[in-house]
Amino acid sequence: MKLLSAEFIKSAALLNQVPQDNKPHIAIVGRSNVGKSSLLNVIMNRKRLALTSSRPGKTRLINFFLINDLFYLVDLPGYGFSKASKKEQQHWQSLIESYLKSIPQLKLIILLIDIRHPMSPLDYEMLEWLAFFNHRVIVIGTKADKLSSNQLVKQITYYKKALSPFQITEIYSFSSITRKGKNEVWQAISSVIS
Ligand SMILES: Nc1nc2c(ncn2[C@@H]2O[C@H](COP(=O)(O)OP(=O)(O)OP(=O)(O)O)[C@@H](O)[C@H]2O)c(=O)[nH]1
Ligand SMILES: [Mg+2]
Repeated sequence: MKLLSAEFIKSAALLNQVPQDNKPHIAIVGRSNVGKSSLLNVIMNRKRLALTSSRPGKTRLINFFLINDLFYLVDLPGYGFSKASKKEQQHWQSLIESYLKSIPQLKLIILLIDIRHPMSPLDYEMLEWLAFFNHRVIVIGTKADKLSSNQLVKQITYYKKALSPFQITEIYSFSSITRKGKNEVWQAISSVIS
C-alpha cells in the first residue's frame, strides 16, 4: 500500500465524538513522550500534521487522521503523564480504555516503547489489558537513533523475550529522525487493511 493522502479529521474528548463510519482504525498507544505523534508524522509523510512536543502530555484528545480515504490512524494521549492532575489522568485513562474496548473497527494496536529502556509497569498493564480484549498488537521501539547498533540488538533481544508471554512476535525498532522502521510499520498496517 502507498500513501496517497493524509488528512486530519477531528479530535475527540468523548467516546461519542469518535467517527461513526465503518472504516478501520489503527491506534497508536504508549506512554507520554515516547514518540507517538512523531511516528504518525513519519508514517503520514508530513512534518507537523500530528503535533509533537519535547514536553510530555502534548496530545490530550483522541486525534483521527484519515489515510487514503480508507482507514483512520488514531493518535491517543500517552499514559503515565505524571504532571497532570489525578482527575485529568483518570479522565484520559477512562477515555483511552473506553475507546480501546468498544470500537469494533479497531484492527491493530501499535504499542510504542522507548527502545533505550526496559518495559515499565504501565507498559505491562497496557499489554495485559490489550491481551484481555484480544487486540492484535505490534510493538515498535522508538528513538533507535539514540543507540549504537550493538545496543539495539541487545534491546531487541530483551524485548522479544519480555513480549513472548503476550504472544507478540512483531517488534521493530524505529526512529523518527532517520525514518528507520517506517517500512515495517507500513507493512503491518497494510496487512490488516487489505
Ligand atoms: N531522537 C529521537 N527523538 C524522538 C523520536 N521520536 C520522538 N522524539 C522526540 O520525543 C519527544 C516526544 O515526541 P512526541 O511525538 O510528541 O511524543 P508523544 O508520544 O506523542 O507524546 P504525548 O503526546 O505527550 O503523549 C519530542 O521531543 C520528539 O522530537 C525519535 O525517534 N528519536
Ligand atoms: Mg502526542
